[in-house]
Amino acid sequence: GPLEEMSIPLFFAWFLLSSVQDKVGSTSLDFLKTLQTLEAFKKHMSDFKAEKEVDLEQYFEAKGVLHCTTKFCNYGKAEGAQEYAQKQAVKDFYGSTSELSLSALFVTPRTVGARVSLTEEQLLLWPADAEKEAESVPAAASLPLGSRAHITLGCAEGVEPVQTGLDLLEILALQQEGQQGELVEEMALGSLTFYGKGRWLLSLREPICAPACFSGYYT
Ligand code: 2AM
Repeated sequence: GPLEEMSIPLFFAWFLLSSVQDKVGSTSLDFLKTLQTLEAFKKHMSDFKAEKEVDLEQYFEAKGVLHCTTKFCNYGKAEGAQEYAQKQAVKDFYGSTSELSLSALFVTPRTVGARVSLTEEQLLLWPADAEKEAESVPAAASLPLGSRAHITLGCAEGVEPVQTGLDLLEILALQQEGQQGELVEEMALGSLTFYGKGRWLLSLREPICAPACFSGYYT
């Protein structure tokens, strides 16, 4: 009945604890600030549909509390939502805290995000079809489970956050096809690679460890 349907959230996710929200947010801002000063970035600025300078801090809007979505449920209306909410692992881990490993930061003309490298245990909460559901990135279906895991750090005007995971899959699909990208620079945080069409990936030298609570988001 309607009451049961109501108990399924808008989405399930790991929510970063407040102590690391600020840390991750400021690392992201530092990255954007540095990126836009690089000559290599300026050379490809037109990918961002900007005539002259683009201020990436203004270009991307933050999207509220930082989290790594496991399953978008739309209150039970999304495909597979009911099944997901019923999973034993979802019940077992609901409300528990674990450490997310942020292994890379990426920027595209649409989104900025952090790649999350999931542990075996965290993969128990990952939907089997998350990568296959990315219809705009057909090659994603053959990427390892959990490849789409990410934290949306910001979106360009008019872009929905669902785009962040698709942008990440696009980059990972290129890597899988053997496109190494263009190694642009060794930055303090790690190595920066350009994949064309405004796609930049910073592989972090030291992954950021972010404690997060697995829960549902309702409002
Ligand atoms: P995100 O995980 O990239 O940030 C509410 O919209 C949340 O659910 C956002 O965090 C959003 O993207 C995610 N989301 C929205 N639609 C989705 C979809 N179809 N598949 C996966 N995640 C989705």
